[in-house]
Amino acid sequence: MKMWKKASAACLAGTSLLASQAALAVGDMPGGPAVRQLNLTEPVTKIAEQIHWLNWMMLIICTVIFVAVFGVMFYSVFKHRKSKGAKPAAFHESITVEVVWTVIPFLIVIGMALPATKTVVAMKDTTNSDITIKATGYQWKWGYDYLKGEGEGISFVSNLTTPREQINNQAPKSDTYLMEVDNEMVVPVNKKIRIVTTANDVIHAWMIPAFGVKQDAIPGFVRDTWFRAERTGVYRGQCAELCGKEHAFMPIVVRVVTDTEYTQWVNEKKKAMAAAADDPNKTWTMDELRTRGEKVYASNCAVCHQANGKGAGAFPALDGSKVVLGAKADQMHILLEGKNAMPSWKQLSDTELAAVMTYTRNAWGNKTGEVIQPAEFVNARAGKFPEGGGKPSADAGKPEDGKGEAAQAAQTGASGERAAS
Ligand code: HEC
Ligand SMILES: [Cu+2]
Repeated sequence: MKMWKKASAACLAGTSLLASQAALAVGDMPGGPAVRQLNLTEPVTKIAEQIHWLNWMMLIICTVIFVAVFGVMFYSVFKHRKSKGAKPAAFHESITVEVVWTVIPFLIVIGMALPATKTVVAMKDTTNSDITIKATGYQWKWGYDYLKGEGEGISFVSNLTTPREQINNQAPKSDTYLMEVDNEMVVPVNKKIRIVTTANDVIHAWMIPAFGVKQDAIPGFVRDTWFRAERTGVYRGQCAELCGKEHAFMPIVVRVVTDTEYTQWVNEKKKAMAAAADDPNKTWTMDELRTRGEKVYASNCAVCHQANGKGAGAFPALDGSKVVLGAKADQMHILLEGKNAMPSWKQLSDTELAAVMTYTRNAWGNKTGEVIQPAEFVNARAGKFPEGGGKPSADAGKPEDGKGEAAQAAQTGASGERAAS
């Protein structure tokens, strides 16, 4: 009787544990991995299908060989054991056996290598693409520039949107936890999309398992790959090369849409870009700059300096910082050139830099009342800092013409619309 009670109590405890786990349970991620998924991700391209097939074909061949070899071995060991009075044969060199055990493995290897080579060659064939998109890895986000085909000229940065509360376990995690971004890459269905990869700082890798695509993005080098998605939908992947502290925080999300939806997206994106392409010579008001600056700060600076400007650990507080409250030139130097663990922000446009600097000087407890205009960053890039600041580092500016964003874009190979909004 006692035993039963104990057992049922244990069972109950077990069920309630299961129930509490069910409350925390996550569902399948749309376009990403499924709960308890064992197989490779469901393929959406021909290449991914072939990779699937190769994976299973080779696994089956290996299993058959394994079972056959070990079957014969164990059978022989058991059947011809000494205690049964088995006598070893004493022959040497058998041409037949040697030919057989060379030819059969050779045929098996050829049988596996031929289809595998065909797929690898197809993966590398990036010719005749309909659309070319450059994917640039940054610590820690992806930048996309549509280089050729419909949508040419579109350029944006794709940032993680998972709220910090989820990451810090202060809020329940969604099914797309760490796999959601503000700006998805959008491409049309059934079109050959060539992806050119490169990186700005360290090696990253662009990967979407459902497309069977994974390509390193290497600073100073250009690599390419391609895919032709055969079904519309959202597909997710991650940076696949350990690239530093926030390696897990730079997901890749591709939305595959119909041709008409794509054309619509291109038109909207172009309109939005035109609106955002700020004239660096415009004079802004304090309020405009602060509003804009708050956005730039949230998507670029808050990771390290925190939304409340109080900093964390090695990242200094900007609230009350001597640099932020001091001479303009010093802060402009740090923003354009970086310092130790503080990255350079020269890829931001002059307007974004002016906005974020104005914001930091007038947010939290900082109340300098100073307004920094984009034109001051145009000058700073050309080496002319306010209040007689020093010289910028060699690659911080564009000394010859100082024409603002156009020149900067030419230099960094990026459009002026980097990292904003
Ligand atoms: C990767 C983390 C990181 C990000 C992102 C970052 N910073 Fe920093 N920042 C630092 C570190 C580290 C320092 C300290 C550098 C030093 O003095 O060695 C610093 C210093 C500064 C300083 C000087 C503060 C002082 O008191 O010395 C300013 C101003 C500043 N950052 C502004 C910004 C702005 C504006 C952004 C967004 C555009 C930004 N930072 C984004 C890491 C970061
Ligand atoms: Cu990375």
